[in-house]
Amino acid sequence: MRLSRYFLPVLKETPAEAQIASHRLMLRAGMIRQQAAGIYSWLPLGLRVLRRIEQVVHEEQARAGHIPVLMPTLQPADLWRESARYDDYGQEMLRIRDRHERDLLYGPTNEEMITDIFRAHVGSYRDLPLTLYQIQWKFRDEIRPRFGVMRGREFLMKDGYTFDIDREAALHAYNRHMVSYLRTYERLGLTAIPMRADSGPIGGDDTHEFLVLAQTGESEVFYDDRVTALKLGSRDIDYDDRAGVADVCREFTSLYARTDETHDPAAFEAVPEAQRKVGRGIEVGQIFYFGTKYSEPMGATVATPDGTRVPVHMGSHGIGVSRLVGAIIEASHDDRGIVWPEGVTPFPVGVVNVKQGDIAADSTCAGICNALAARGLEPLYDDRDERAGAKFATMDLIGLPWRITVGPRGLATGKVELSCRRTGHAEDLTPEAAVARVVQIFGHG
Ligand code: 5CA
Repeated sequence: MRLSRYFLPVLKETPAEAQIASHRLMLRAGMIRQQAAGIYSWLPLGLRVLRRIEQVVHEEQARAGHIPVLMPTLQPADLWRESARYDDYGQEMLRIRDRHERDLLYGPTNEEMITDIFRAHVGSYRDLPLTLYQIQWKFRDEIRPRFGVMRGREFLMKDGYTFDIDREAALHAYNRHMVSYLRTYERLGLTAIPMRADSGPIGGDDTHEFLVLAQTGESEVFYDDRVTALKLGSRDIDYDDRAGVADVCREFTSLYARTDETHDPAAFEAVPEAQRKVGRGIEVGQIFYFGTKYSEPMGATVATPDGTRVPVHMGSHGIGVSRLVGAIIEASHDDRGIVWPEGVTPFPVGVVNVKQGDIAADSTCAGICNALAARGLEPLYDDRDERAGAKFATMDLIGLPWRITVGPRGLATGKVELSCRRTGHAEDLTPEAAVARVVQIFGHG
């Protein structure tokens, strides 16, 4: 992509309304524009990151055997009357009336609708287990939308719903989600710690939130520091192996880690003092097992092998997809701008031509861009007629993890410069070697 033809409305001034780094940087880097309190347009650079996150989420859900669907954002109120949540949900629910005076709502979550789909189409234990999920916009009329996409009113969520014959099978689905979420967050370059939580309006006894540690997080967290060192890494997970999946969950949930809602000071005292940490965290996901809370009132039953019908055991599992964009920036930025992890970066590499119009520099840049594109890596090529300093500042602000800088001085000895946004480390290489390095880093070819 040539920057001269792109739409990247970066701001020079720091917007006064933004209180935290991620909000400031998303506005300054031209990723989003606020349209109303807690409601945003996603501009091209922001949309690219959002799509990358969605892609990682989809890949990890597919790996765990979960099946994508897409439900509407608008839902009939009658479904919610069946579960009695239409009245219970309160002012956070945006209620709408159509021209026929029928009550609708903009979905804040989808337990009722998925239960309706299930009861219409599934009737036997033979069809279980089943996990359906979507990535869809939600609306919650938050009393205090703030921090940009972190606490929006309209926000993008991955919400998955599990259907199982009994509690034991449903708890395996819960564990499977925990592990698939841990993998997802790791691929996004984040350490997200599962913490025992409170279930709120979704309901149920078993629930964990996933928290990314950050001083600007909205939740107070209490944890054993050793939990921050746990990694799934490249280990193979067999999602059908109940005991194996449960072992991974045990490994990640045995050390003390709680939010303020469930904090138990006496149990925390048992953590060795040097490991005892109090901090703040951003909730980037939550998983719930709530049994038959929705299936019973809504009549979602399945036939068991002996022919009796039982309400299906359910759970719901959410990832805050749009919030993750902010959370990743909170975890990865410096005073010059964003530093994207390679797994979510909007472009893998920026190509900066420091002397636009110089024949050798122009043709070398074009050659590098073509070579990268041929390997499935689309660079962002700064071909604008700007000073080198301004180009570097833009690249630093938007945070592409790698930069190839091309100018007449280096080209005199046949070299370009490959530099790393995170470490600042720079190396002079031939254009071919620079391309090969980037290809190697991103694992394409
Ligand atoms: N139905 C369940 C899971 S499918 C559910 O709604 N869970 S939730 O309420 O915990 O939301 C899931 C995730 O969405 C949260 O962990 C959080 O990361 C994200 N989220 C919730 N509210 C907001 C908001 N106002 N702005 C941005 N993200 C949000």
